Amino acid sequence: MWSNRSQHVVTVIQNEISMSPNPTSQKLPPGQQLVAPGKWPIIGERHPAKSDQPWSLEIAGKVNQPLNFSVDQLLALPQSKRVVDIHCVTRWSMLDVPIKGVLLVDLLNQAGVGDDARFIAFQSRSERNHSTSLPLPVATDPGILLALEMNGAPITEEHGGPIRNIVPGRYFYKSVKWLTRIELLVEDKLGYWESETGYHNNADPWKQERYMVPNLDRREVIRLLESRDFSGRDLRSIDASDRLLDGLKACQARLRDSKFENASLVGADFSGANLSNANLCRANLSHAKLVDADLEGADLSGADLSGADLTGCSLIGSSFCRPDENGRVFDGATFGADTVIPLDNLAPLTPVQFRYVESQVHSTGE
Ligand SMILES: Nc1nc2c(c(=O)[nH]1)N[C@H]1C(S)=C(S)[C@@H](COP(=O)(O)O)O[C@H]1N2
Ligand SMILES: [Mo]
Repeated sequence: MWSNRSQHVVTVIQNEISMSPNPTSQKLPPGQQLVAPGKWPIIGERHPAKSDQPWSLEIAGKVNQPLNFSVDQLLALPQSKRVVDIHCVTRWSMLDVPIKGVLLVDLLNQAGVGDDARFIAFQSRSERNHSTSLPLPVATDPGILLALEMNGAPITEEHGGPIRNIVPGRYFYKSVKWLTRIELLVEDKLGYWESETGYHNNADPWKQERYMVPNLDRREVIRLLESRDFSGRDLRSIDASDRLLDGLKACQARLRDSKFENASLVGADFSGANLSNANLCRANLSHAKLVDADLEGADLSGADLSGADLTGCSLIGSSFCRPDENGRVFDGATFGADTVIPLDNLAPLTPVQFRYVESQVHSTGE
C-alpha cells in the first residue's frame, strides 16, 4: 500500500517537471549566446541569384515522381506551424521562433522516395548554388518544415524568402535560404559550408559539432583542408567523411577515432600514422601508403585498397568486411593484384577477417 502511494507521488512530481516550460538555460546549447530581442543577423549570402523565372521548388533525384511547385501551389497545400530554436555555428541563438509552411514529409510522400535514396540535398537559387545535405532519416523527422513564414510574416528576401528549409536540432547552416531544389541521393553530397569551410557534416549543436576537427577554429580548419597536409598533426576524432582528399599527406598524423567514411584518399600517405579505431568504411584508398600505420580496431569494410601498401601496419582487431550471424561476409574491402599486404601482418585478425583478406589477396595477387 504505502509503497504504491509513494510511487504515485513520485510520478506526479516527474510529470510536473517535464511539463513546465524549459528554462532558457536548458534550451541554449553549450557555447551559444542569445541575440538581443528582435535582432536577427544575416549570415552568408544576402540575396538570391537574379532570375526572370518565377520561383519554383523542384523535388528530384531518386523519387518515383519528380515534382515541381510554384509558391502559390505550396501555399495552397496544408500548412503546419512549429516553434523552433535556431542556433548558428557562429555562436548566436534565437529561441521560440514561430514558423509556418509545408511539411517536408508531405512532399516526399507525394513524390515517393526511391528505395535506394539515403541522403537528401537542399539547393538554393543563389549565385554560388549554395546547398546542404542530410541523411534521409534526419530529414524525414516530422519537425522539418519548408518555411514560407517566420515570426508571423512571409520570410523576407534577405532571410531566405520565399522559402527556406528549417532543420531543428542542427546548426542553422543546415537550413538553406531561397530553397529551389530538393534532391534525393544514394551517396551524400557535401554542402557549401561543409566542403568549403570544413563545417561538420552532422552539425548537432548539443555536441558542438561545429567543424570537422574538434578544437580547431574555422581558420585553422580551412587552412588544413587547403593544404591537404595532416603530417605529424594531432587530429584525433576528425570527421572527414565524404571528403575529397586525394594525395593527402598524413605521415605520422595522429588520427585515432577519426572518420574517413566514403572519403576519396587516392594515393594518400598515411605512413606511420595512428589510425586506431578509425572509420575508413568505403574509403577510396587505392594506391594509398599505409606503411607502418596503426590500424588497430580500424574499420576498412568496403574500402578500395587496390595498389595500397600495408607493409608493417598493425591490424589487431581491424575489419575488412562485415560478417553476419551465419558467418557470411558482406561489404568486403577490394584488393588488387598490386595491393601489398604481407601475410605476417594478418596474424592478429579474427578468423573471419583473416579468411576474407587471405581469400581476396590470393584470388587477385600473386
Ligand atoms: N543560400 C544560403 N543559405 C544559407 C547560407 C548561405 O550563405 N546561403 N548560410 C547558412 C548559415 S551559416 C546560416 S547561420 C543561416 C543564416 O540565415 P539568416 O541569414 O537568415 O540568419 O543560413 C544558412 N543558409
Ligand atoms: Mo551559420
